[in-house]
Amino acid sequence: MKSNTTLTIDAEPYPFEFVPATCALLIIDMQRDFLEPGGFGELLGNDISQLRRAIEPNQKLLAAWREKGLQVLHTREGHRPDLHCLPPAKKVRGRTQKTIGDHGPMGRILIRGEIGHDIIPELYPLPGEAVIDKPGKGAFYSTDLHAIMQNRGIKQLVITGVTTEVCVNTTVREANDRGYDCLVPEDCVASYVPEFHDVGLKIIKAQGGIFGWVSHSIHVHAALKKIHQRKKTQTKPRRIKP
Ligand code: TIU
Repeated sequence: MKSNTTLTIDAEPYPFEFVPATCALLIIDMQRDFLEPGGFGELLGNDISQLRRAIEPNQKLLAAWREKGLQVLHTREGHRPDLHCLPPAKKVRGRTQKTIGDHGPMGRILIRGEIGHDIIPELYPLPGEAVIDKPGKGAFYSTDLHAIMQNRGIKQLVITGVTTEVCVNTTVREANDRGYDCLVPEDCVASYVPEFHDVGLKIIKAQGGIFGWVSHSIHVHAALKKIHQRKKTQTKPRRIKP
């Protein structure tokens, strides 16, 4: 099948009609500050192993998605070095010793350009994959994501990343209000708090899919397998028979 054919992904509350050519994989905030030892997430007392279990399923899904030549978008939560896009309330609310903008083991916490702010090496973006820097929890607020989606003909999103109930949930809600269908593979999202992960997924699919669909990456892989292999770029000039 061609990538502009409609495929069906097994999902809840009912199957997701998937048009690969106009569906982007949107990977939310798989950043070192949230996932790596010594990052901001761990500094706040969170158990990062709860998030790290989503790395491998994301790697597999990203590899399959890229192999089919489909569109990939990444986001990073963070702020300008001058902190002008950081609401004062966001800086102080946690009442932690270290907050956004302070110096941590991976540079200034959640500041654009710092090591901790960047995406983990396992899921590092390729050239041509847009990286959206966002100051808030949602990927649409104060970013050019909507313009990118409109210009590139993206009508659906498969949303993965962290955390399920915070940035993933906020982005699904924002996308839903803008008229986009979103599918969330449950093994490719994660939360520091397992209970919030479970409830975060239930909220998305409740009331007949009030915000979107929930599935598992095995079902996304099954649909991707039905798409014809992307034509390999010719690297050597073809020999013309005499
Ligand atoms: N990306 C994202 O979810 N940012 C957060 O701050 N998440 C928390 O769960 N704190």
